[in-house]
Amino acid sequence: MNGEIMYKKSIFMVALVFTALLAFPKPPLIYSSPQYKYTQFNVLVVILLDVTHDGRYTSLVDKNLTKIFLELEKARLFYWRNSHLRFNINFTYIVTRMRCTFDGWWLGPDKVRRVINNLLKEYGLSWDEFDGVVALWAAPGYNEKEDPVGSVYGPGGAVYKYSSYQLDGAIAWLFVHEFHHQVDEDFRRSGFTEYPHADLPAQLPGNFGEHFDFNAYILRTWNESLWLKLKAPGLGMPRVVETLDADGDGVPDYDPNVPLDEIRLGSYLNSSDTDRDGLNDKEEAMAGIFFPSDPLSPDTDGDGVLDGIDPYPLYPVNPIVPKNQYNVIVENYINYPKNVEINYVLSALWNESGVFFNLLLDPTKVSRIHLFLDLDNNGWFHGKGNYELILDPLKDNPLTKAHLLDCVKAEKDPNEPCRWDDDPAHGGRIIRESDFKVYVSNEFKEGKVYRRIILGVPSNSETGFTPKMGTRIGLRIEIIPKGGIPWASVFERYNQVYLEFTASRPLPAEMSEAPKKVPPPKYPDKSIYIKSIVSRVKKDGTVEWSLMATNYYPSTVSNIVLKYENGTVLAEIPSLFPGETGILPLQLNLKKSKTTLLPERIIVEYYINNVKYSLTQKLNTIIVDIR
Ligand SMILES: [Ca+2]
Ligand SMILES: [Ca+2]
Ligand SMILES: [Ca+2]
Ligand SMILES: [Ca+2]
Repeated sequence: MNGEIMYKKSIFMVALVFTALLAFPKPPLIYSSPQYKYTQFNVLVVILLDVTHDGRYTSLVDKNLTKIFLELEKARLFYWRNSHLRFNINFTYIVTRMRCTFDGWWLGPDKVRRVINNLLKEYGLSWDEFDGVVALWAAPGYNEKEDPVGSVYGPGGAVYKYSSYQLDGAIAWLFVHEFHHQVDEDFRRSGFTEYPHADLPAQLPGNFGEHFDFNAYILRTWNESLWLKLKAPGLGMPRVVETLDADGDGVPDYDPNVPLDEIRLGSYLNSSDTDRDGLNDKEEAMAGIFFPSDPLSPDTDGDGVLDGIDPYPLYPVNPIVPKNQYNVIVENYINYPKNVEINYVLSALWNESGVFFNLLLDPTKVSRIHLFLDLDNNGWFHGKGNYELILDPLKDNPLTKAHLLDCVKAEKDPNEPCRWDDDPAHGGRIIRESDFKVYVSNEFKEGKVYRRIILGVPSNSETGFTPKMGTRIGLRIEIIPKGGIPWASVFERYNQVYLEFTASRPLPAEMSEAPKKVPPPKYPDKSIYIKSIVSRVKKDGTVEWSLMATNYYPSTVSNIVLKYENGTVLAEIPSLFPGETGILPLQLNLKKSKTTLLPERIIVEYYINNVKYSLTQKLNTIIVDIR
């Protein structure tokens, strides 16, 4: 597939030069810097700090608001990555103390429009010129801590061009999900009625998992070129932005306006496949639904299979299940959170009676394991072969729950939901815990007691699981560790890995020398990226405004100075390590003015090897109002 893309690209380059030669006597500079096009939607985010909901007053005044900005940043990165880097969401923020009073679960657009109408006018903005509005309201359960990537909780709602939800839900998820309804409607109004509905997974064929994975699947499988035909509601026509992509690999060179470019990916501006592993830089950026692969490492997961031919470049997984003998599928690997260590080995074998999972683990670290299996190889939301098996390793019979998600009715009728077979509304169970063979034993390993659990999942003609050569099954594993962390996901959360049943074990990979990483690129003149956020609005009228400066240069950058365009120095940072983010807290007093527009451009100066560099960066538009 990669070869095909390379081929197409080289044809494009040749064609471009050819036409240009015909049209211009002197070749213009366009050869070295092809234009890259993406669609941009301008979305207004209204953060309502003082809310009376069902008679109960809640205020986020004096609370740390940083999380809200970071979660929304995750959401726009999700859209950008999974739309093949074609759909950019540009946020304008209003952070306001204007009182909003409403009842019931739904905060509708008319109410919010009334609350902020005069404020918008004051700043020359119009609600209708935005391509979408999102209203986020203070709720009693607001938690200042950032959510783990892939968190899903809380209610929300959407109508055309507008969605709203309370700030005690998973902000990134609620944005991704609710905004997807707006995108769907915008495609419909742009003439593309076939865009899939993000609430009806059973109606869309495909091997995708739940939540984020389903949303990513829609974005990824949608024809990439149609993103440029998506009409922006505020304009009535596509809002296409051009940027530079020197090597034509589909990753913009340097563009702080979008959530990810070559500089932040860490790839070369003049090579479409930086580490020459067969996965081009855009495919590296899109390797996961949340995370990229390493564009500098030909074997990101270190499993001996080059990224370009590795079906799962992010996961050191061996997706082969041999007949009557175990093969190790995955061991010790946790995709997220990154700093969690759980010692385990998962092996599997198959025969005509079923598939057997053999799990060895340290039971002091694990309280529960959730195995999700797509046994009929058609995705989590299709057929009946969608099992959730819950294991509690210390129990005599660790299999504490076995049920399946039945989507047969939902596939035929959009008004029918998928139902668990143990839901009383389902009309009877299809599988029971007693159907499964479970063996447990204790084993000593490195002076510790380990638990071995063998779980036999029987063949079942009703659920479509009849093991034979070539059968493929989907697997997803979530571990609930002991102490503190809510969950650890073996693969990217909600993403399924597909295992194949074979005659025998795969041959051990030839141990050749590990492929070398290529050196990181050095673009000293484009090293620092700045984000502007409101971190706190205080009762006494002061506003804590923060500038987050991140160093994307592969060595330390020093004497970083941030200035207004008129030259006034705002803040200084002595140095930033590679990848480090420095947060510069600044204070503004709104006691008199009551409202302000935060700076939309900032100059950043810094030194690398005693050479001075200077960049001007555009920041998000942020209006703060304390009336
Ligand atoms: Ca590029
Ligand atoms: Ca590149
Ligand atoms: Ca590559
Ligand atoms: Ca690999």
